[in-house]
Amino acid sequence: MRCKKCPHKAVINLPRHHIAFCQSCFTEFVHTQVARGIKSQRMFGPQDRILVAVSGGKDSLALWNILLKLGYRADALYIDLGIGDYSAQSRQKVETFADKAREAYGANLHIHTVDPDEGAGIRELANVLHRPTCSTCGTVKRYQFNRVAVEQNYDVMATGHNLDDEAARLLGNVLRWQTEYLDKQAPTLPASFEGFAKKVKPLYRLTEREMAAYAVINRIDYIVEECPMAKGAKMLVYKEVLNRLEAESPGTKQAFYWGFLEKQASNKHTTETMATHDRAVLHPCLTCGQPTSGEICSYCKMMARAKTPA
Ligand code: Q46
Ligand code: ZN
Repeated sequence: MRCKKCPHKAVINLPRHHIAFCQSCFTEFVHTQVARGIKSQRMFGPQDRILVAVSGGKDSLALWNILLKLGYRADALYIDLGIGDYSAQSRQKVETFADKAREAYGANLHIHTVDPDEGAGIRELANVLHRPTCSTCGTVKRYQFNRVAVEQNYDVMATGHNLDDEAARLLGNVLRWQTEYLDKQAPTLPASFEGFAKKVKPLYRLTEREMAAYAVINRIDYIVEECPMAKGAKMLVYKEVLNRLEAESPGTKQAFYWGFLEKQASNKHTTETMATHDRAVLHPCLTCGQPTSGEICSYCKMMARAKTPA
């Protein structure tokens, strides 16, 4: 099999595009898809400072790599969740990548460690709170990413969610008709209130398989294991279902998610209402100053509960 763009041997075929590429043409294809997403969804410009949320996995490290290669001013934030070997290994992958990024591009890595104030690690903290680990983790990650982005004056926060992640999330939201979540599922979420960072997902046009191939071809050393807490998560089931549909009919994931985005764009009213709504009800948390709809934000409430003796 030959590359569609040059005489070299193809290393990957993309059934959804009826195309096959060699290593360097595939890398170029990925960069073009990201650049197209950034432009069409008005994510950021060359002068903006971007904070990439990195976990040590393929998507987030590849995203940081792509943004730097495309010439953007991108730093990263890693949150050490204190989950045994998984956190130790993922932190090491992130630090190794960050050393190279600093040397080649002058990029910086910020690290937040879930510290003794938050419990010994995310699992211990969740136990104290009698809450599921992943929802505790979600609150901590959202809070810390936003805090660092705002305190360090970043213009936008980028995460490595890919097409598979977004299509699976959409399927979950549609199956339960969670319209309040549907409204907020977009590759670009504007900073709706002062104190909230703008959030973007530049990999929404690329699949999980494509991102894994990109990481391998570009020698990005990432942690292959998923977080041990992800086992049994609904998202994995949705991804499996979508993969079966995709195998039967290539392009299904793309048609599902991109079709949703087109419908959403033609119904601009939704996002405008959402932004106005957020602005109307949010104000600074009395404890930490981050935006919240109540008097105290959910992170501060959680931390206060963790410190209260049972
Ligand atoms: S990191 Fe955190 Fe995920 Fe691990 S504890 Fe759950 S939410 S599974 S993306
Ligand atoms: Zn707070």
